[in-house]
Amino acid sequence: MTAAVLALGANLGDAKAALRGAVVALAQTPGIAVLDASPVFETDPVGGPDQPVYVNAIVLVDTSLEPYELLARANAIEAEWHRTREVRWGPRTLDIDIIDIDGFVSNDERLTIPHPRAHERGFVLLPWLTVDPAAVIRGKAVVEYVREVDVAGVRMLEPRLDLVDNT
Ligand code: A4P
Ligand code: MG
Repeated sequence: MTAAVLALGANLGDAKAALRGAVVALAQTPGIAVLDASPVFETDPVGGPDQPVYVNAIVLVDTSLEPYELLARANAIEAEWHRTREVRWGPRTLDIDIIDIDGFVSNDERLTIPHPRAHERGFVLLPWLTVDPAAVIRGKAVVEYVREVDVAGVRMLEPRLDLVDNT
């Protein structure tokens, strides 16, 4: 099994339901075990056109799938939520990005690992820290990146919304 970090995002339709549904779909996938999921964060949009506020979360998984199989499964779950792609960084019903995969590096544009922008994005970094305070990306602690990034637009939902039952 290989550890991987996935980022969920949505800002169209019932975005919270999409995040919940994504975690259920991942957990039901043969070859994927969901280890933990962050609380849901409400985040101001970064880039793209004028668009609604996002919800974002991080999911930690163990997987026996190969990296491209994991990407294909993520894309299939997005498609179940009627994800369409019209504008770069535009609004979406569900986005599942692969942030990092243990022991795997790729510069392929179909699958770039580590994710090329994750370390610059508060909406990835802050949720990630809640499930792994010792997280590292590109050889540097996520807490260090958080100091350099604007996280003003990243807020944990109140009341806190958990995607997995950790009790
Ligand atoms: N692709 C390459 N590497 C990966 C990877 N590591 N994980 C390819 C997933 N996909 C990867 O993806 C475009 C192409 O990237 C795919 O063909 C895939 O094979 P996409 O899902 O169609 O588009 P995207 O997610 O919009 O692309 P991108 O460039 O990864 O977007 P970003 O950088 O993730 O930004 N603001 C807030 N607050 N919250 C958000 O979640 N998201 C974005 C998207 C912009 N602003 C946001 C948010
Ligand atoms: Mg994506």
